[in-house]
Amino acid sequence: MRPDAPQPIRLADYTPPAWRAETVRLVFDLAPRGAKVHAKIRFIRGEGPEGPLRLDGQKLMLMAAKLDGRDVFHDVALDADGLTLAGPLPDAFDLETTVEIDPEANTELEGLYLSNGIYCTQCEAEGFRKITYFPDRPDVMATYSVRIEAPASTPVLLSNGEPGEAGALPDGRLFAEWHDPWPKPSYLFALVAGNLVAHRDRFTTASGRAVDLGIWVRPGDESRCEYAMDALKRSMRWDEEAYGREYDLSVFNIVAVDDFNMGAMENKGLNIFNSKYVLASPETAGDRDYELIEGIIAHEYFHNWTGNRITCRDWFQLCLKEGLTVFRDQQFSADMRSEPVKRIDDVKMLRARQFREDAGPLAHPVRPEQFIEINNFYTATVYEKGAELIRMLHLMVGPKAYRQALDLYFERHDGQACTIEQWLDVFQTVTNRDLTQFKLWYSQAGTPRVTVSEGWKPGKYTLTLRQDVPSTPGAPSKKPMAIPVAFGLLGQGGRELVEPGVLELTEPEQTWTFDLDERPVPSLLRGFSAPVILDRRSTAAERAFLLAHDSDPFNRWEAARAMALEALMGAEPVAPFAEALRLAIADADLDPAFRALLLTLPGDDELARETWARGRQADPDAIHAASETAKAALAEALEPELRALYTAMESPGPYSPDAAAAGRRALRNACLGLLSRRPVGPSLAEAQAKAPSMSERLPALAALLHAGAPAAEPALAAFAEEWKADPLVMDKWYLLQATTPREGTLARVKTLSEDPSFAWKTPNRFRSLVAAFSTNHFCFHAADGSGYRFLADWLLKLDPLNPQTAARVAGAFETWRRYDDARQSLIRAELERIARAPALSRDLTEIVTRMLG
Ligand code: 0A1
Ligand code: ZN
Repeated sequence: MRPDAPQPIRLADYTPPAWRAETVRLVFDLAPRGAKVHAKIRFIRGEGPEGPLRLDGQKLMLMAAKLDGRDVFHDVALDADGLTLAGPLPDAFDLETTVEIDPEANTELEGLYLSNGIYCTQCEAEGFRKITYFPDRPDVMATYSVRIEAPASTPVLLSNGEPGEAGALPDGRLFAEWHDPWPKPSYLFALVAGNLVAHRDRFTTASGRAVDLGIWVRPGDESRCEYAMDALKRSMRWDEEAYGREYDLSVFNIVAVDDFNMGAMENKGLNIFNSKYVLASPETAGDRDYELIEGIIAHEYFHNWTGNRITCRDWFQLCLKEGLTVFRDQQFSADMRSEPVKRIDDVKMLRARQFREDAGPLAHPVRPEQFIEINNFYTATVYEKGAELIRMLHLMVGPKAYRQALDLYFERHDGQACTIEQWLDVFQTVTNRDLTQFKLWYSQAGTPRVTVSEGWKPGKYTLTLRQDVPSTPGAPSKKPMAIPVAFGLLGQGGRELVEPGVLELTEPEQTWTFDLDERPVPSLLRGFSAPVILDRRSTAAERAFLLAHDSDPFNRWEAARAMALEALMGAEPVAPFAEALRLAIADADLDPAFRALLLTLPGDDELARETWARGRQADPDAIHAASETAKAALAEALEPELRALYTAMESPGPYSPDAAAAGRRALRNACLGLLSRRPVGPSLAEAQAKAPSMSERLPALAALLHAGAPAAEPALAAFAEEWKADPLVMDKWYLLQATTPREGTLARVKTLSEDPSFAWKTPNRFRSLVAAFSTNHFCFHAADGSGYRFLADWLLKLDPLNPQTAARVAGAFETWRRYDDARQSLIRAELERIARAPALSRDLTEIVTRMLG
């Protein structure tokens, strides 16, 4: 470690604040450079140990400071992270500060910055301290009133809460006042100023209050907000119906900005979104974009109660708001679309991102116990595994008690900054269950492995489950967890031989006995009832049986996935899998979206994970070759069925983003993906590439590129010509090229990245080329290390400007120990090269150090 290495912050060291802020008055005088922020804050003594007033502040130029009107400018001690005002201090006082900041110079996109001429803020987690001096921690909750003054070129002035007076100043500048009556932590503060137009609508809450809704975008984009607005209204209604939660202000605004490190942000009454998750039209957005818009709009809206009204005591409790809110948005999307399809999609994501994280050097508990840079903990573990924990609670206590527990949570904790202990306690109160063992899910990292063994003698079937929780960095030994395993026992023809239920595995090993007349095939972990790896040695015949007969759609898909893995890894012949798929995809009773999932085969990254999990080093070239061979064989075997389905799934009418139509397109595109390996593929793709909707065009282009078809290049060129002025669509163009698994991709990506038109400082663009390339398993893992070098070079270039995004993208290296020794040493060399770079950010230093750990 370097001598100046930053020290970790620990959960165990939490102390309540010595000073609380009660009310905050902010006056902004906006300018690209030297913007003035005047803050008047009412402080009162908190419960924390007595001490001087310590305020966080970074990159601020202090111009004035007054305490109860008295000049204290020369009494404050400034350092790089804030200011200290030593006593004696009265029990309550007003502190006024004036600072200057430079939004234009803010490339980190944290605090107040300019995105394409729009002033906007991002304060979670610790960005507010880049706007003014403040106790920037979530357990300090205050009411805010805000005045924004800005030039007439940025006429729309927005902040949290309710709008107040607005108008023109004598010098022609404009002003607007906002007041937020709900106490909130500073991370939920937001301000926007820009030349924006609104797509407006209105919502009437269950109790009859009217809410003005506005989605604010750059002029020209207003026609692309319809879907997001519809998703917002459906989210508002759903939260009333499913959780009894009403919106609590008379306005709700959403702003779309192009430069954003994450997906979106739930600022009170003023959500700020990455434009990618707001703007959609059939020509510019694909079905997956629509789905993400719906889910993220819902997610941010649901935070109004789970995050805003009840917030986190400290950042270790991040999963309190994120796990719960992800679970809520998953429930919403399942209600809006197909529940099994949504569940399968979520589990695919969980395995691809969270299981990967949990099995590598960045593994951490859902509630981490220490961090160096909190921005590095907005992870799949906190979000997605966090949501799985809520899902398990929901399953274990049942929907009725779950709802009672949530009602109690809102009743007890509204207006508070809470902990996981308080969250679990409402469940204990309502159900009288002791959740001590369940709580280990929050503190023990690593994906438990559940190994199944069975016994049978006529009349008696025994099922034994054993659990092993792997060691993770800094946590060598683990206790047994409480694991709910939903199950069924299937007899001939798929009959349920016992009432399906849930086995609660709480011991290292447990056995259950069933009196049965026939030997069952067990269907275990139905609906993926716990985030574990289920290890059961099954035969190909059993998998085919489950795929055909299980009443649980998740496990039908799971059976197909297991067959696909064996076939793609060359462990089993392709033919039986092809036969099982042939039956399933022709089954018109099955939802097309579900059939599309059956046909979407595991990618190389998943195969590498599986290889490693089976105790072998992964060789990306061999994995790719074997899987391409199997996919080609599958395409050959199923060609007639795939062609028939491809035709049958053609859309009868104009584009509609609804789930049923999207499911048909997904199935059609899955057929095309396999058919692109057949001689007929390119001509089908070429025709489809001319379709009007992006949902059809993009997969067609991908198929052409993947097949290396002659039509690919002209189609790409035409696409760029048509969309060159539209950054969101051009992101797709970059991504397509970066993710094509062919020789020559890196050369192409390098050329694109060196072109002056490559706007790499915009996170979306960086992700669409550089990060996307790092997900191209075959090319990124080129044996000569060229892919690794390319990524490392770009991380070093991005880090000084935007450390948060650089650190996230660096996660591409987290799987390095899976691979052969030669690749491991190539990656290690790149990680060490990054670690040695002068002035590396805290964000990237932490990630690289942990990866090397
Ligand atoms: N709370 C947001 C995610 C978010 C987190 C951090 C950010 O900047 C550091 C931005 C957004 C959510 O869960 O959607
Ligand atoms: Zn969230």
